[in-house]
Amino acid sequence: MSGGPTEPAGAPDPSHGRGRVMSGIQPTGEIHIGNYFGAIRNWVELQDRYECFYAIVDYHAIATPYDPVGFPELLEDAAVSLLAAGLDPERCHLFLQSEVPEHTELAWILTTLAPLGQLQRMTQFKEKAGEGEEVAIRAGLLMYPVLQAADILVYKADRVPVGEDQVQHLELARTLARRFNTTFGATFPEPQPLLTRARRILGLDGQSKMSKTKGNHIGLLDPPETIREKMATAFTDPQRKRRSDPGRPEVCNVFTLHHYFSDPDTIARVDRECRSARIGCYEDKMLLADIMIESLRPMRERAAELRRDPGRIREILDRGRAAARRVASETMDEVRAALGLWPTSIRTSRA
Ligand code: AQP
Repeated sequence: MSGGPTEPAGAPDPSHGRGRVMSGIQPTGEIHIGNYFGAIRNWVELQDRYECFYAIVDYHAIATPYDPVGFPELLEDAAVSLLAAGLDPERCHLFLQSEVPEHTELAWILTTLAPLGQLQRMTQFKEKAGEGEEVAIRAGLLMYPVLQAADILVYKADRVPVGEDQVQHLELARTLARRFNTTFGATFPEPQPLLTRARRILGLDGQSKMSKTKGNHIGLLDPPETIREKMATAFTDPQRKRRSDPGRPEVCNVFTLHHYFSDPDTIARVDRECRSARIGCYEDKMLLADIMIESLRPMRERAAELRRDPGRIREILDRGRAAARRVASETMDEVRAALGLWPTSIRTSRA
């Protein structure tokens, strides 16, 4: 598998030694290859270069309708997928967002500074709110990027590895950091996005972003048969109607996906054989399915091992929460003091 991180200009803030990274993923369904190549692969590679805080952002996930009964399982699945993908609890802090109350505490404070117009212009808000009746649109969907800013700023993170769809939200995090610093004194660094070369992976429909909830994805932990079945439905070059028609790899999403999984010789061969109609679309999709199955095999094996020991996952999340709270509560003490609120220590000694 290929496609490494891209650093923006500028060195990490030296005040944290190694600099801090923060990012999150919603437990809204199976983590997929778009999440992996767009963000998680970067999370894994950054573990040795930064102090990394990675959250399963469960409070974000409840901003749209969801099933509370099945939710605990989704939380565990997300943790299993992230660990199987290469997060190492010895080198990063993995935790559940809802277990670190400082995120929501800071979110309210940032809400008091948030420009409503900028929130209403967010592409993801407009997409998810869609054409729905105004009364049916939840305020949580609008405030989502403010909570996301709090997720990042509460750790004073310098770098945020995300896919392209989150860049606009990060712009807001920078706006809020600036507003806070100007109003109450220098407190937060302005976090920069870290993008991979796979900024926006398209779904199997070949049109929209690969997404957990659109049913157009390949799950990182999908069993081999599921990968073959899903790949069989993938859209290719719409002009190629018959096998004997020459194909155009440059407009084919399956060919794009080859670049994340296949070696350069295979990519060059598929390119040649597609253009000369020597390989058919179905044949090519099954070739890619087999390559994907092999390359995702180590993750499936690690996940199966983790699932045999659910206590271990709880233990990893507990350790992550403790480390996250240590940093987040320090930031909140600073924030409270800057706002003229009583610091936690005074409240505690008088309680
Ligand atoms: N298709 C994608 N290509 C590249 N990067 C992607 N990301 C998501 N989809 C793609 C990146 O993955 C990280 C985690 O995403 P998220 O769970 O926080 O939210 P999302 O972007 O809304 O992901 P989904 O899969 O599309 O979920 P649903 O269906 O629930 O909305 C982010 O860094 C994101 O950029």
